[in-house]
Amino acid sequence: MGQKRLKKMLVTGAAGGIGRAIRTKLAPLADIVRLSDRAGLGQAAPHEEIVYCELTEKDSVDNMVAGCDGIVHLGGQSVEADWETVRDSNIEGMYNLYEAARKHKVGRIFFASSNHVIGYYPQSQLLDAQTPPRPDGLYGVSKAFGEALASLYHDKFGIETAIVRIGSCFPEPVDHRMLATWLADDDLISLLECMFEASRLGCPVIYGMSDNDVVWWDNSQVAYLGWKPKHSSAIFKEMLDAKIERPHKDAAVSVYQGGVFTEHPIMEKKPN
Ligand code: NAI
Ligand code: 15L
Repeated sequence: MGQKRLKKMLVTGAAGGIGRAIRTKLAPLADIVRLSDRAGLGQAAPHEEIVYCELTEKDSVDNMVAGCDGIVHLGGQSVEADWETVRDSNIEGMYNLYEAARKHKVGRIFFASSNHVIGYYPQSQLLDAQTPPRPDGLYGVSKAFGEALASLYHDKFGIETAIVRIGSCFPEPVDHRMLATWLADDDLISLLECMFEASRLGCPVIYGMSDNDVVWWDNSQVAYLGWKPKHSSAIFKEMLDAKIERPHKDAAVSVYQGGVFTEHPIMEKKPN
């Protein structure tokens, strides 16, 4: 990292899958990494702080953000769910986070948006940063809200956000669709480095994918960030072909970018 190293970087949702995968790789980005979640985060390393916070609690979010100069916002509902669950974590929670960022003058945020914002586009269509949302469920709608909120706080208050429509960030692709959507965690780390180091970020939409052979998304509009993913899902293709049958060409997982998310019903909240 160059001169732009952060003093204190907040990572929300740090107890989740991505948070756990990147935790040990975050040290070069900031003097102190403040990890937050409502779930267990274990012991803090010497360069870490741990702050438990429920994103729906405004005062708690305010305290979590105070003193930080950059945020990696991973926290929230990460798959399709009933409206109340999605709304609480991804709409209320997102609003609380951006209000706290405004009050505490945080300049730059990484927002973990999702490919499910554009999940109803066919896999045959190449999308770019200008492509309008076409969500495949309430979860995708909530991420589209998050993208709009980030845009508002950029235009009104100058807060810069990397709106990253993450494909599938897992140790390896687990189905054929992920040959297009896979994002290696090392490539996510290099994206964080680029966006926090850039002299100007703005509020761009970035597709969070590795250098895969199968390409549905065009990141040429963010070439100015200098992000060059180094990994490719291609090395997993043979293993996938041997392990699982290719889905039928008319199955949702073969037709839509969002795959099976297009098939989820609108879910009802389960009574307590
Ligand atoms: P995850 O579900 O494993 O982790 C999310 C974390 O957020 C959890 O630890 C959970 O406790 C926390 N959280 C949820 N609601 C909260 C609330 N109201 N208050 C405080 N904490 C709360 O998800 P994962 O896979 O780590 O993804 C991280 C982010 O990236 C999510 O926002 C997800 O939507 C997004 N994303 C992930 C993708 C992936 O392939 N893993 C793909 C696209 C987007
Ligand atoms: C997402 O948005 C989810 O958070 C993740 O669990 C995966 O389902 C991913 O999209 C995907 O589309 O593979």
